[in-house]
Amino acid sequence: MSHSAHRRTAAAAALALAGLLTAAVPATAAGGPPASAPDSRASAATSPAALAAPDIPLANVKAHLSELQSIAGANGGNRAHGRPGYKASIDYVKAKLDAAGFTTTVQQFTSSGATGYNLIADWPGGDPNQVLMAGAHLDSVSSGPGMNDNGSGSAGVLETALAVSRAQLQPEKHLRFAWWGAEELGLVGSRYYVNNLPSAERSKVSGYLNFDMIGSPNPGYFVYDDDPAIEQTFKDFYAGLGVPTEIETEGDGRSDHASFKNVGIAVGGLFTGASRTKSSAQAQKWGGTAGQAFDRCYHSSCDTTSNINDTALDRNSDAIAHAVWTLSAGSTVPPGDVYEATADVAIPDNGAAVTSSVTVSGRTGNAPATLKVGVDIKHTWRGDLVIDLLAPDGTAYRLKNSSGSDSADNVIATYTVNASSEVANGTWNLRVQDVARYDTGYIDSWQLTF
Ligand code: DTR
Ligand code: ZN
Ligand code: ZN
Ligand code: CA
Repeated sequence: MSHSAHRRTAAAAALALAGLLTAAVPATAAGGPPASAPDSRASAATSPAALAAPDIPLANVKAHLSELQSIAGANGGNRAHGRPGYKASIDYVKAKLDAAGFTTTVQQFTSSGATGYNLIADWPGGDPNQVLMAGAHLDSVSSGPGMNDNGSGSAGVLETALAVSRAQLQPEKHLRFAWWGAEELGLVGSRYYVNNLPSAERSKVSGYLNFDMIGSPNPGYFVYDDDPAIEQTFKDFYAGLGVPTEIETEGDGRSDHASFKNVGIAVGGLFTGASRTKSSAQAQKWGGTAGQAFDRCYHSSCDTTSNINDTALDRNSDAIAHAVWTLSAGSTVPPGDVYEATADVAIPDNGAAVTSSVTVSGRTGNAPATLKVGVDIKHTWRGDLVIDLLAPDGTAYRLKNSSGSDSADNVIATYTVNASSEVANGTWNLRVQDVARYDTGYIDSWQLTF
């Protein structure tokens, strides 16, 4: 489709005057530079928030479990408070963390006439006034090795800490990991830690994430319904997997997050279930066996490494990493945050579509129903242009259709898109195509505003 001849006549006359009578060539956009490689500034336009967490290797988590199982086997069959198996467990975890560059502290306490130990591991760096904690109790009951309860949580937190070291993560917040003693005696170790944490130090703890039984053999996927932002972070992770979750209803007071919650620290966590029975509705959504306990070996000698559901352990270990990476990135990206691409991208005349991208990260949940798309496209006949927004999953939202008669210059406009069905984080693209001969232009810049 070409335009009414008036513009061409003018163009031909200009060329004739210049003695350059050749086939009419599309006027390059006024002042428009040639297409440039993606501008490094474009990447700088992304929000300075969370990087994506790495996948936590299930094999590594299971290797920790195997080690803890061996420790129990070498120490009377358990890793209980006051027994040699517990101190050996502490020594194992501590050695891994020391080798990975953590600053570790063993905090001693007495309970039921025996010495107990908490292991605290600080990752150097981050704002000391914003401390994100993640923890798990390391002790078992005396009747068994305690692989699901709570080798699973201990190993998941340990491997996440080691992943922080592998990544040399430098988040805005300071990261602190903890393995608690004597949880099975009544949350003793974690309570001792909180009670002995000076109030000035307590106020620096922005959140505590608790992981107690995250690999139950007949698993449910329960999220603590405590701090909303923490809860949402876990829910978003599972939404990304397409795995439904339920609110953990019996959690209050039932594990080590209780002492943190009691002093007003934001808490959250994950749980795959203990002696309660999985309902048929839950078996429908999660698989497994209805009418059977989530963990038939709860507090029993059969709580061994074969009492673990690998899928649950894998997913929850990855969820721990997701939460640590996301929540340690500092303040969630404020509303109205703008993500901009500034690289100029030439639009071939009557040719293939071109795209310009922005990367959104550090947000939680989906994009809003009123996602603003601001475009600045220089073009000498804007009726040539078809413009779409492409969501990270490729879904196209039409912003502008071509309209041959619209001969005005440039498209400088803001469109509102209902992107509420799209996950916010990811790479978004502006796609522009010039569908008519003559006149052309370039993408000057564009923005997404959440
Ligand atoms: N008290 C934990 C097991 C447990 C039972 N209910 C919940 C809810 C949330 C976390 C843990 C638990 C133990 O036996 O270690
Ligand atoms: Zn227990
Ligand atoms: Zn437990
Ligand atoms: Ca054209």
